Amino acid sequence: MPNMKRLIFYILLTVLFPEAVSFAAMTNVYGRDYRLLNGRWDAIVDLYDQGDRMKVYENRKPEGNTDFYEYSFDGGLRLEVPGDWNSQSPELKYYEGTVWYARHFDADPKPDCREFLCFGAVSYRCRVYLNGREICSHEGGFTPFEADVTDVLLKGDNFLVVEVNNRRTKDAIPALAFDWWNYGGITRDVMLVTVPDNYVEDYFIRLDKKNHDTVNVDVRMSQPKAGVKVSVEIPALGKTVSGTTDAQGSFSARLQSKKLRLWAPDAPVLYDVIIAGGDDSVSERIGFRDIRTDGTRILINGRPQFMRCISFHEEIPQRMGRACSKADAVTLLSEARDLGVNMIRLAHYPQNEYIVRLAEEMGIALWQEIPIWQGIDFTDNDTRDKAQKMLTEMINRDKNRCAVGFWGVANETKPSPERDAFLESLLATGRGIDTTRLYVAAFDLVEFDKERKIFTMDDPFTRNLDVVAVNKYMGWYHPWQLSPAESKWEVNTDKPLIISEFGGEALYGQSGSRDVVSSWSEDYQARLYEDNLRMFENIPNLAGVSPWILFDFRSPFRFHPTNQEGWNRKGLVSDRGQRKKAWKIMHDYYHKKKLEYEK
Ligand code: GCB
Repeated sequence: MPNMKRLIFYILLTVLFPEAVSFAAMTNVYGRDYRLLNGRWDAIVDLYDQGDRMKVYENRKPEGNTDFYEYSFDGGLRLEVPGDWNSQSPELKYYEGTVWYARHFDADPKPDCREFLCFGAVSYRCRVYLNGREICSHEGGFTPFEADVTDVLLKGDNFLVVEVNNRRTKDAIPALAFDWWNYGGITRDVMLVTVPDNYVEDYFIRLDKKNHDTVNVDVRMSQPKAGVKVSVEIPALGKTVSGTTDAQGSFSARLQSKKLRLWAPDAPVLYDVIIAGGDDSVSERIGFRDIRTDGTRILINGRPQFMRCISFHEEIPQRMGRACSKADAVTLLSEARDLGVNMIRLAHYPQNEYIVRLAEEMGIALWQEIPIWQGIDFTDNDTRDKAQKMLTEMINRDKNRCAVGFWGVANETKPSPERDAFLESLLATGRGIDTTRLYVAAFDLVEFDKERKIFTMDDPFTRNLDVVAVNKYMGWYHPWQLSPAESKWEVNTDKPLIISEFGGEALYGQSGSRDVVSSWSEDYQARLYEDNLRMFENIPNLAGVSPWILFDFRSPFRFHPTNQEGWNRKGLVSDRGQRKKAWKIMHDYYHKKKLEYEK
């Protein structure tokens, strides 16, 4: 039995290589034969976690005169999937706890095929039941997972239940407090996916690091079986490589073409690629690019780039809810493009595939990170294992997205032996899967050295990174000690440095003093931007900047009753989509930088 063989293989792998990263789940779910199970699901809010005891996943109905159940999925709350629950009912706006989701669906399993239930993301932890049986569980609100349901799926009616819980805990990632809304729910697409019995489970197709006319191809079939025919074709280049799998079910090859054109920000060349193995075939658009550092510069396809970056959360402010559709991706990315960016730092977690794929088509590079955001318990080995798993899931989902140039492993952490070991293990995990991206982390411990009149940072961990990034809120959290023109930087001068966050709050439409922080005015925010842009001229190794943030976003951190009301107001664009004065300053700066680098 192939599954038993694989199980033994996995067990052996764990015994022989305890540090080995688990294999990828099915790559490119959207390229498969799938059916969306989105729509309105029934829901039960379970504040005291009683559903498990009552076995609500069995969905039993009273039989006979003396029988009754104190729950029912019929006639109660209904919630849209994908979607967060917070924006769907006023009572759930602040809810942190358990909600049970349920729906029926018809299936007609095909012979000689495998059926998978695939979840884009569930926030934050969940357990999934099909026809009364637990089929999988998952922790981590921003990465995909799947369950093979071939043996549980019924012809005709099926009953699917997902227990979702978004309670914040010390051992979670992110942990107890974070500066964005703790949306709960089935926040991304749910799909029933049908694949042949032995299917193309995973592939990694990318540009060779040395030869830019060569594509490296690794394909792995789901069954560790030798002799299965595999091919990878790029029709536009008139090229195919083919061969057969080895005993692990893997196939590797190199595809060469003098006609190969590379993807770059502002020049998003993508190719249709067809990956066939045994009876299976998957296709998607893939691009090829090289990203590396050279001293303090970032080079894409050999050309120096200034990363004109912006961040946004996976949130549509107007709706006060999670972004979850292609239309939402268009909303977020068009505003980013209008600012003149060539990169987006997806804050602070892997965002949905609509955003990632559309950004790639639009020619916007991506920095994608896991939510290792302040307050993480670096002494907890379970938390470290979770972080490794999240990183693995993120990289595996998007390793074929050439737009992703940076994998971020942490945001604002403080040096300690435990932190260092934790982050080093993440870098090892990441580099074990993918060495075609730059590894980065954002730090906030840059200090002003009064004697030397210089900004410096002492964090030995930065040695391990390809690019160092700094969040520094001059003029907001940190008053200026010298004028911006006099504020010099000496931070990791041997590497490219990205200012990954800077900015300050302003309420759209509010005018006030350009000198007073607490005016919360567009005028003060605009001045802060002017000052910071002036200071950036004094950073010799500056390779990019990223204002914090594109849109005002919801955050329980922000209590001010008139200026904030539960919103972080650092957006260049308000929650209603109006551009603040600082937007224009940033826009013009990016335009200037673009021309400078195009020369
Ligand atoms: C930061 C964090 C970001 C916050 C921001 C702020 O340094 O990385 O998540 O939202 O500051 O507004 O304070």
